[in-house]
Amino acid sequence: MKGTLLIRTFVLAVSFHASLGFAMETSDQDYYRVIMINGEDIPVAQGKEISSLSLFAVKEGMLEPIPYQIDEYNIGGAVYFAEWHEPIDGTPQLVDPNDKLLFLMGDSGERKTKTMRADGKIISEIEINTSTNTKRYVYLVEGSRLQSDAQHVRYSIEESAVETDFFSLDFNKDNHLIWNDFAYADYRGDSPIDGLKIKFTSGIISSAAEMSFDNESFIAKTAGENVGPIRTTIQLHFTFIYLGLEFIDASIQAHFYPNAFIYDVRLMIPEIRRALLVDPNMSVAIDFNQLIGAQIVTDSLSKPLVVDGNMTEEEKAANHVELNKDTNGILLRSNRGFDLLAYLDWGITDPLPTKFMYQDNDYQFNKSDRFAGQLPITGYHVSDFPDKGLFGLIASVYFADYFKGTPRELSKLVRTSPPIKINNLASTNNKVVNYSHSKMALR
Ligand SMILES: [Ca+2]
Ligand SMILES: [Ca+2]
Ligand SMILES: [Ca+2]
Repeated sequence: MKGTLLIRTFVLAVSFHASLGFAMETSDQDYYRVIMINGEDIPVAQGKEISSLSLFAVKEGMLEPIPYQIDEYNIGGAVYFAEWHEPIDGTPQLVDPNDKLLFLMGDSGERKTKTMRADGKIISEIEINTSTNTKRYVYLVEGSRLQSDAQHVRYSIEESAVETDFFSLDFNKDNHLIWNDFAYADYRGDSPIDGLKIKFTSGIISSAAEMSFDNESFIAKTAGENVGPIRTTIQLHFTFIYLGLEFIDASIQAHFYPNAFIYDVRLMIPEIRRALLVDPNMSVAIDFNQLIGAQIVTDSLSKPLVVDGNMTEEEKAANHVELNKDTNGILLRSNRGFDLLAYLDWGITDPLPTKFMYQDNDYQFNKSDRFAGQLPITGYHVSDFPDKGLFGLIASVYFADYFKGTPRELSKLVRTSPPIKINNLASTNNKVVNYSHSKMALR
C-alpha cells in the first residue's frame, strides 16, 4: 500500500533532521518555521539575477549551501505565474522589492568567523532570533557554484502529490479540491483526514427551490506550479458553473509548506450573476476520519468539544457561534500524534459574517466521502456575500504532533516571523534593518 511507503520515507526524513542537532536546542515549530524576507529589505540583492545567488549557513565550522528559494510576485501581491493573467511586479529573473526569499529557521547556523570563506561573495548576513533567544545566521552569496539539493517540500507534478517530513497529500488531477489521500507521519492510525468539504447553498431568484452544491460542482484546475524546496505554490483556476453560466471565476493559490498549507482565494462573482442569487452562503470545512476522543478547542467556546459520534445540545449550539478575526482559530487535538490548527482571514476585503461549523456523527455517508461519518467535520460557515466586486479569503492550516496552547496563543508562534536583522555587508548602504513580519505574511 502506498501509505506504508510514505510513512517509511517520513521516518527517515524525521531522523535526518534530528541528527542535525538543531532539534536539541529548539522545538519542531522553530525548526520548521519558514522565514520570508522581502526583496526590498535586502537592497544589495536588488536587480541581481536570481540565478546568481545562493544561501549559505555554518555547518560544523564551514559555510555550506542550504535549501532556499526566491519567489517572484505579481502586482496583486500573489506569487507570479507566467501562465496566469496577473502581470509580474518587477522584472523576470531579477530580484525586485516585492520578490521574496524563503528558507527554514532550522537550516540557519552559528555566526561565521572571519576566517570562514564562502564559495562566492557574501553580500548579506541575515540574523534570526529564535524563541529561545539565541541568534542564528544565514548568508546570501553571489556567484557561488554551489546550491543545496535538499528539499523540505517535495512535489510531484506527474502524480499531483505533495510530501513533506510531516504530511503527504494526493490530489485528484482533474480537480485539486478533491483529495485522494492524506497521511500524517506520526499519526497512530489510518488517514486522519477524509477531505476538504466545500458546500455552497443559495436561493435562485424567481424560483422557490434552494440549490445546494458540494465539492464536485467546484472545479479547481491547475494553471501553474511553482515548485520549491521550502514551499510549493499551485496556481488554480476555480470555476463554478450552474445552468451553463459561470457564477464564480476565481484565483486560488495553494501554498504547501513543511508543516502547513495555505489557500489564498480571490473570488469574483459577476454582478449580473450575483443578482440571480438569494442569500448565498458557503461552508468550508475539513472532514476528519475516526478521531473518536479528539478535542476541538476554539477561543470562542468556553470548553473543548469532544468527538464521540453524537451531537450534544452544546455541540449543536456551537454551530451558531459567530467568529471574528481574532477568535476564528480552530484547534483539533487527536491525542494520537496529530494536531491541526486552522485560521480564516480576509485578505483583500472586509470580513464576511462567519460562524463556527461542527458536526460529530458516525453514521452519515456523503457521496464525496472516502470514509463514512464526520468524525468530526469542522470549519467555517460564511454568509452575506457582497453584491458585486472582488473578495478574498485565506484559509491556513498548520500541523504538529501536539500543539500546546489556545489557537490565539498559537497564532503568534505559527503565524508571525521571529525578529530578524539584515546586515547588508557589500553595500555602501551598510545598514541593519529591524525586520518583523505581521500575521498573514506567508503567502
Ligand atoms: Ca523579479
Ligand atoms: Ca460529541
Ligand atoms: Ca467522511
